Amino acid sequence: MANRIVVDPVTRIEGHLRIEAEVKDGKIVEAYSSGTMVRGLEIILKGRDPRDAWAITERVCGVCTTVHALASIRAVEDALKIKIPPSAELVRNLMFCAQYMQDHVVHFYHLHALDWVDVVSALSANPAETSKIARSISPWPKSSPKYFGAIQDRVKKFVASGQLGIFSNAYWGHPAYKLPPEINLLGVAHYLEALEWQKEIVKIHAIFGGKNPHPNYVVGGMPCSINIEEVNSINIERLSHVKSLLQEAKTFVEQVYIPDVLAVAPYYTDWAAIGGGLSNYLSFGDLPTNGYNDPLSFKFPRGIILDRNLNEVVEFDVNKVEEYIARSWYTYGTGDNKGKHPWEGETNLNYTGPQPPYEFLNVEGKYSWLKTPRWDGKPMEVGPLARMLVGYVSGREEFQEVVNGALAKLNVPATVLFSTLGRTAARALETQLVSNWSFEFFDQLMANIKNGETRMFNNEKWDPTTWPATAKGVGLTEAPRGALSHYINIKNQRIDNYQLVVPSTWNASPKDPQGQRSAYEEALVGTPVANIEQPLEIIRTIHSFDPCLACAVHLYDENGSYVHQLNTF
Ligand code: NFE
Ligand code: MG
Repeated sequence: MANRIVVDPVTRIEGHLRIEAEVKDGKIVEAYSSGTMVRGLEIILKGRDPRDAWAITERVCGVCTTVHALASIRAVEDALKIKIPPSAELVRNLMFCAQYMQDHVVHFYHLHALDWVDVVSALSANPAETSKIARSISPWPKSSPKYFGAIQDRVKKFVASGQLGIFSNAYWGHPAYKLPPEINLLGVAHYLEALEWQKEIVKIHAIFGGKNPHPNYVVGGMPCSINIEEVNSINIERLSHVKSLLQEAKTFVEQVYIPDVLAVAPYYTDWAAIGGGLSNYLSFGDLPTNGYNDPLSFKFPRGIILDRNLNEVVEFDVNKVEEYIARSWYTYGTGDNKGKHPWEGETNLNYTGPQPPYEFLNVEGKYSWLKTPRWDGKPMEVGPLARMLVGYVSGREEFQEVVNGALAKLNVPATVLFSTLGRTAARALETQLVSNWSFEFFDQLMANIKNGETRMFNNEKWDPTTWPATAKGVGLTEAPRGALSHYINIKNQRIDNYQLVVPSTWNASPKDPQGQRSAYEEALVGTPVANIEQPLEIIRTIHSFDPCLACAVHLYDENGSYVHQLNTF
């Protein structure tokens, strides 16, 4: 007989996620992923000025703080055929890069690392040994025995006080933790350092967009003015601040993040064969170098990999996207078993239970607030792994270089990418690429300024009386967690319909009417669970996707207040 495990809430993520898993003979045989929160953003947007949508959608989430603004303004620009000035594109790209570097580093250290790093074990480390290891993998200066000794003392004080704070309620001592105490101490030290660093990099958002989280954007360009000599503009002092933040980020990524991922990975090679899940990968691509309408110019290429075929990238067609609600707490006017293209999308809430308090969801019926997106009827994994695979198979040298380099260092074949470990490695590797590209965008922006190309805003269509009576558009981007799209229908200068299809909706959604699993559920099937009271393994695979349920349901918890809580930290 199978045991049903419930993990609710899954913590160290954004938003409210519940996982129910059937475990038989120590392995997961079926899984159910449920978003237990609903907020109704798509409903809130109806009837509003399309030029305001970015400010509302951006507040879907405080983790991916910029990406919904970008998808939104692009959707409106697509509908109204607005071209933005080249320097505005570069500023958008720089904000994109800053978002990725912060989000990925925070995910690795603060949301994912403690699945692999045992904080309590770090107390028994020899700081001199940790220092030796640290110096052998990186020139990062904070690596002396004294430094690691001081970190260890700090953690000891935490533990002695009986108040572990952010480190409380974990599965410390679980047999699935494999790192020696010295590497655990390294991980804890860098957890604390990353916390300091991440608040610096987002100053780039404050410089160009006024603040973080939720910097300002504008339909038609960017709401900042460049004048290198003007005190209230983006002047030479602010631009050199951006440059130095990019340099510090590059050092942190190259000397801390990547070496740590490579130092931890060899202890967990079994996770290179666990958690692969789906075999289809989708990337919308992003970081235009010749305008948003020329996807071939994107640094992250657009495309689809089907059936893990590493010889072909299939072309993405936006008309083949559909969202299903057969297993979601919604209803469609046209019947619950047929998919709908987001341009015809509907958001009609329809909670069918169970009523709290309850033990299990009604997994045979509707069980999530997430809709289920499909491309050409197929489930897709989105995110860093999808982007790296599409870049790799597209034959882009930069992608091949970093991927092949890491594979050679770990002495493993490319197939290890299709796994929990592969997903976590792909995120680190793309951070390296993004850091490299950020300097190209910065230099190009400086060259534009030299040539007098400082325009930031195209006001041609600002006046709504110039708009057609009806228009529709799509805004595509790659959020840190994957392919993100916003669909807008404009009628008489107002939003007639607005649909968000976000990365965690692709990955965390419930089954479709054919019973096909989405990425989380598929990745969990086959995962071993050593101790059903402490399902660390579930958390590892789910965290490898970097869940954000706030984004995914964009909809308020009335019904999910009852929590069957496992001791997850
Ligand atoms: Ni709230 Fe998000 C990202 C978006 S959801 S984090 O990245 O879009 O997956
Ligand atoms: Mg939606």
